[in-house]
Amino acid sequence: MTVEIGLVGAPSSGKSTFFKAITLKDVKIASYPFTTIEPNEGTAFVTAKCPHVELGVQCNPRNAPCIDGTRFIPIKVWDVAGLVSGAHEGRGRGNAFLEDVMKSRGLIHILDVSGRTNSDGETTEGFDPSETVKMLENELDYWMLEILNRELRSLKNIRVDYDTIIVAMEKRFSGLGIKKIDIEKAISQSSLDVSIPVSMWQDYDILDFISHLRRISKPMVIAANKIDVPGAEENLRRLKEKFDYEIIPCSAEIELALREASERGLIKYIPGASTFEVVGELNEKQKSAMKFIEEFLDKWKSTGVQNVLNTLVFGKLKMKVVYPVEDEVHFSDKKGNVLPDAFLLDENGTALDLAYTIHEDIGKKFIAAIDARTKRRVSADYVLKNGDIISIKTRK
Ligand SMILES: Nc1nc2c(ncn2[C@@H]2O[C@H](COP(=O)(O)OP(=O)(O)OP(=O)(O)O)[C@@H](O)[C@H]2O)c(=O)[nH]1
Ligand SMILES: [Mg+2]
Repeated sequence: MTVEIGLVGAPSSGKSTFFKAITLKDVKIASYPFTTIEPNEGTAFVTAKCPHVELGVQCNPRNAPCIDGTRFIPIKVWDVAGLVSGAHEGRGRGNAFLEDVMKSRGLIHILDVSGRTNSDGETTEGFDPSETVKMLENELDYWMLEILNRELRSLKNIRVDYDTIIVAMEKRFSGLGIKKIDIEKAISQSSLDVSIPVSMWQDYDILDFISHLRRISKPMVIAANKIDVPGAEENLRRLKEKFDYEIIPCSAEIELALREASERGLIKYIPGASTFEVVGELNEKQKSAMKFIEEFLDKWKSTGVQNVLNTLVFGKLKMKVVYPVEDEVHFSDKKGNVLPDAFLLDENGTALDLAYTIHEDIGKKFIAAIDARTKRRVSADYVLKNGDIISIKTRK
């Protein structure tokens, strides 16, 4: 199953620009709030070093392209409408659109750090983006709170024990991919005492629990967007002092310009790189845009966009890339394609999990796995390492 991630943030923060840059899907971008109404979904990529370099072989990718030794592993991304303060009470576009995006494994908060738009997405000056961080956390919490409250209403008038509560919450939140262990962890970290009757639970404690549950179950990184705007750097510095999120400076607009120019054959640019090469004929306007971009890259070393995706998937979600092959001697599939596929697996993903990821049938017929680098047999419950190349053996 493809890993899903969601882009959230205030209106006009650059969610759709970020989305378009990473998926090259033609979505609407504009400087007024609530440009996006219906959710956009698309395919983006996280990057890893392709083992073909280290092994001295040529790869023939199928699901995950390889450019100059960088492997691009697909993920699914959601771009939704902007959230404003009071969205849970119906302000702006409300909050019902969070349904899709909150099923994601993790979130990217696209935050406008230019100080030129407020939390409502309106043009202003000298705005402190940390207000928007708090607004977003609040609105996400209130959205999750509504889900919990639906459950609590039915538990209020009956005597319930700890296990009943956990089971009820687990059922209620399972659609969001939230597990029992997340719920138990959030309870232990929060001020909510679930041993007292539900009717005595205080709103403050319930919200504290929800907030912990959100942070545990939906890891988030902040994309400090529009860092190309003068003055943004100062806001970034202050944000980093205030929050312990991973905050990554980026310019979705520059990334989009680079990817579009690359698509049109004007430049050679590998997402995440600190440079690009002009390979086509540029007009004067394009030349001056490229000069601006070059100066930006000199300073920031990359647009930050690829870094944001990789940080969420590898850093926060702790996923790893594994390469299934059929022939462990040639690192290939049956047809001789070398390192054909690259899959993302959870931190604890085992050889058997990989088999099921490839296909349910392969999982069911699993008999053994071989580490193609060492040619050693590994067990079904062997926890795979990032970059492992594994051959799964099945019974006929
Ligand atoms: N300078 C600069 N402008 C940007 C950047 N990213 C987006 N913008 C501009 O910000 C404005 C809003 O961009 P959108 O991508 O439509 O923002 P959004 O968050 O999707 O907005 P809604 O759909 O209304 O919620 C547009 O004018 C973009 O060109 C950036 O990195 N730098
Ligand atoms: Mg949008």
